[in-house]
Amino acid sequence: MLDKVVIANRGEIALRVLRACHALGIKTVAVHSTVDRNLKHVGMADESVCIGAASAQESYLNIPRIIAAAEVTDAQAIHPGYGFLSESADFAERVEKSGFVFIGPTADVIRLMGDKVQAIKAMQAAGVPCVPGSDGPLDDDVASNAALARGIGYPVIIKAAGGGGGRGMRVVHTESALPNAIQTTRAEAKAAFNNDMVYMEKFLETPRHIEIQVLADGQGNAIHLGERDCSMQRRHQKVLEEAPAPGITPEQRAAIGKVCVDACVRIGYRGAGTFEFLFQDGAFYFIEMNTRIQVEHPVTEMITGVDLVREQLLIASGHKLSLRQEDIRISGHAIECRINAEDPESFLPSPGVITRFHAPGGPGVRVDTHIYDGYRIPPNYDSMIGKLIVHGPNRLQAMARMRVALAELVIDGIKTNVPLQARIIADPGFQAGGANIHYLEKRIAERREKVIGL
Ligand code: MV4
Repeated sequence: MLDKVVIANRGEIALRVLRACHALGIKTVAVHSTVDRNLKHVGMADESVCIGAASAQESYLNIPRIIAAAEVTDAQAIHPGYGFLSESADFAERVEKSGFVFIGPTADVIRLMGDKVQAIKAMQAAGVPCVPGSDGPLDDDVASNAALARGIGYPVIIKAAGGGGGRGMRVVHTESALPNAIQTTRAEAKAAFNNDMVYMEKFLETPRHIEIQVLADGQGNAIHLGERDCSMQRRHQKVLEEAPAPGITPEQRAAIGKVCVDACVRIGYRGAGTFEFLFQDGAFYFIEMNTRIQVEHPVTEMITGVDLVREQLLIASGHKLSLRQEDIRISGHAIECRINAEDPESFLPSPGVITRFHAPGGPGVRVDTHIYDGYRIPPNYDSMIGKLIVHGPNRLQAMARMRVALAELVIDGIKTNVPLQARIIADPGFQAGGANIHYLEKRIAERREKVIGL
């Protein structure tokens, strides 16, 4: 077993990782910026190291400082959490070259999945269903690109190979708009990712975002833990996630799950990972793989009883997966509401001091947050300050528990998106289940017209 782990992150996920480490008897080192001395997990860690100024560039993205913190504390491994350096192949490589364990996949696999063109090629070779598309990078030949798009059928979408998560994409509806769209996406990709490679896919107009959670030990063993529906999003930021996805049958789950498991073995995947799919008209289309623990991992934990961060730590310790696929049983339904320090109407960040915090409770209620009475949310980082997760015997009871939990939650001193979350839970279109990725933005736009347009 690992003896001491550096937690290279902040906020609720740093606390989540610390708890999993301590439950396994692993010592923890918190690394933090100058404005983060009062983070809850910093006070709970066995040791802490200030690694730089408030700006993430100088602290949570500062590779030499993080590795130096592991050296001075004599730690063995580094957990990157999500965001920041979690999907940086260069970071993983430098961690391993410095003699530490990177808690995640190998740098080669992170790099492969970071290049979306290569990732899709690898998945196609492994038998994962993908969106009809260019099956490789686009050149600048107007005639051959037009022929390609005509074959796929409009609308098509041009995506940056170095993008992902909604960055660097452009939808094209007509042949006349195609050359310009390719050039513009290429120029933006060059500026944003220093990689001007772009590719083409059929644009799916009303998909749901459904993703499959996997665990693999890098020793030939892999399992899936079912799917999550992450379709409730605004501007590529997920707002609410649930598991299982409404309407997905056990047969569909087993089939797409097996495809993902086989792909994990094929590419030599190690650790926790997520296959992102668009789901439309009963079919799954792979778009990207995430090589980190994700924000929404708790809904999977609630329906499977598996502690995913514990599994990450066991895998990084060199253990073989102890869970077999037949050990994974999906029980009931879970919903997660992301709690953001932001104005629920304008979505502008709302940092400041939390003057009063009361967490909800009761059966099936889980609160993953680092906030406490008197905590000051700094303005320098993401506005997500926690997650409220509920589990129930079925979706209806999970929604009821979430309604009560949101009403019980008190966060004073700042604005939060709790009113937005309460409206989603009360919304008939959400309650029906199976809404697509455009649903929430449509509801928000309608409300804006009603409230502000009056
Ligand atoms: C798509 C798509 C439709 N068709 N690809 C956005 C985030 C990135 N992961 C991929 N994205 C999309 N790719 C094809 N071929 C629509 C989106 C998309 C989206 C996907 C998932 C969740 C929310 C979304 C919001 C807008 C667009």
